[in-house]
Amino acid sequence: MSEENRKLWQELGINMEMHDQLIAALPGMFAGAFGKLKNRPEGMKYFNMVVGDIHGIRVHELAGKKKAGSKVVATFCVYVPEDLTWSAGAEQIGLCGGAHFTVPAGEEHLPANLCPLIKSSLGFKVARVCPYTQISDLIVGETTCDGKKKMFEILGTMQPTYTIVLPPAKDKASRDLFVQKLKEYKDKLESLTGKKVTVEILTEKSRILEEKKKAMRRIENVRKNDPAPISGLDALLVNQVSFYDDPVRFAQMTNQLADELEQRVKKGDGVYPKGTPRLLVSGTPQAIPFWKIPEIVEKTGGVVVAEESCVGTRYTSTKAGQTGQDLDKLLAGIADRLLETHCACFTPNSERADDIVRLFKEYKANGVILSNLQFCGPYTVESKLIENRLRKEKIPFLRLDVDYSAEDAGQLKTRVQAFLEMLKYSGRKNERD
Ligand code: BJ8
Repeated sequence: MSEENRKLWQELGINMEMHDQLIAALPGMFAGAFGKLKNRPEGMKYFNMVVGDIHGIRVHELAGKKKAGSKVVATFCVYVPEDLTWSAGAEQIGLCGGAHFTVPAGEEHLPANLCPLIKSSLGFKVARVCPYTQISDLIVGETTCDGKKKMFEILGTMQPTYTIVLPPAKDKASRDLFVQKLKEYKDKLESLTGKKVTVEILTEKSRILEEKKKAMRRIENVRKNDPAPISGLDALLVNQVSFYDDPVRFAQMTNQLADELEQRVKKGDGVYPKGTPRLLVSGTPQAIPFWKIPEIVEKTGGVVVAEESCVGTRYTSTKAGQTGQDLDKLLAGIADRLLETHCACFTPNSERADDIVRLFKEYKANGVILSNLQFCGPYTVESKLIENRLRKEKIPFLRLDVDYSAEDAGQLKTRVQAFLEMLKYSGRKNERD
C-alpha cells in the first residue's frame, strides 16, 4: 500500500483503521471468486489492476482533476445521465453499494430489514471507508425505490446531496416531468461547476458515452457464442469497472478486450467446455464487490452469459449519442433514452419481461436465474409477473433472494446445483426425443 495512497485517504477524512480492514479483506475476496478461473483473457489484466488498486489510481486521478478546477459527482443509479454531468465540467462516478462490510454501519441509521444495497451504500459514508464518497462534491440520488429515496434524505444530512425526481411511470406526462427534472439537474450542475452546458459540449459527451456503451456491447455480443469466450465473472467485473473508470480509457481497454475475445470466437476457444449450461441472470444490480451469483454458478458447472441488470444490458442497451439543435431537444432525447431502462421501479414495466425473453433467445441460454436482493420491494414483487411470463414461454428459471453476507452461500449453491442438473437432464432428454 503506497504512502501516497495513505496520505490522500487521510486528507479525505477516511477512517484509516476501518479502511485498513476493508483493504486487507479485498484481495482474499477477489482471489476467492477469480483465483481459480482458467484461460482468462489477457485483456482482463487491465481490469484486475484497476480493481487491485481500487482506492488508489483512480482516486488520485480525481484528486488531480479537482485541483485543476473540476468537480466530482457521485451517483447510485443509471438514471443519472453521465453525459449531462460531464457537459457541465464534472466527473461522474458510481458509488459502491455491494459490500457486506459496510452493512452494519448502514444499519446504525436504517432498519435491518431493508435491501443490503441501500444499507451498504449509506454504510460507506457512515463508516468513512470510501474515498470516492469522500472526494465527491455532490452526491446525486434519484427517487427510484422508497428505501433509496429516504436513504438519500439521511445521506443529505452528512454530505451535499441532490435528488433527481424520477416519475414512477413512462407515459407522456411522466416523460414531460422527467425532462423538466433533467433541466433542473442541469441548472444544479451549472451552479456547482460555474460552467454552462452547451449544445456542442453535450453532443460531444453523448458521443463519448455511446462509444463506451458500444465497446461494452461488443463484449456482450461475443458471449452469445458457445463455448463462451469469457466467464460471467470477468464480464461482470468489466461492467462494474465501467461505473468509476475514465470513460475514454475504459472504452479503449474494453475494445482491446473485445478484439481478443472476437479472435477467441473465431478459433472456437472458450473458458468452459462447449455445451456448458448457459444462464441468463436477471434482477437487481450486482454492484462491486458482489460476485456471489456468477461465482456460485461457475464453480458449480454453469456459465453466466448475460445479465439483465443495470450492471449489464439494462445499462448498455439504451443508446446514447443524442443529437439536437437546442438544449431542450437534447435533454428530451436523454430523458427518452433513460426511460428505456426497464427498472422495476416503474409501473407498468412489462418491457422488462420482454427483454428477458429476448435475451434468453439471443444468448442461447438454457435457463434464467431471477436474482433479487433480499427486501427489495420492486424486484421481488415484480418477480411474480416475470415468473408467470417465463412459465408461459416454457423457459426454465430459478428464483433466488440473495443477501450480501456469506451465510446464504451454501444454500444458494445447493439450489443452483440442482437447477443445473435439471437443465442438463432436460438437455439430454431433448437430444434423445
Ligand atoms: S435503474 S435497478 S440502478 S434503481 S435493489 S436499491 S430497487 S430495494 S438498485 Fe437500481 Fe437504478 Fe433501478 Fe437500476 Fe431499491 Fe431494490 Fe435495493 Fe435497488
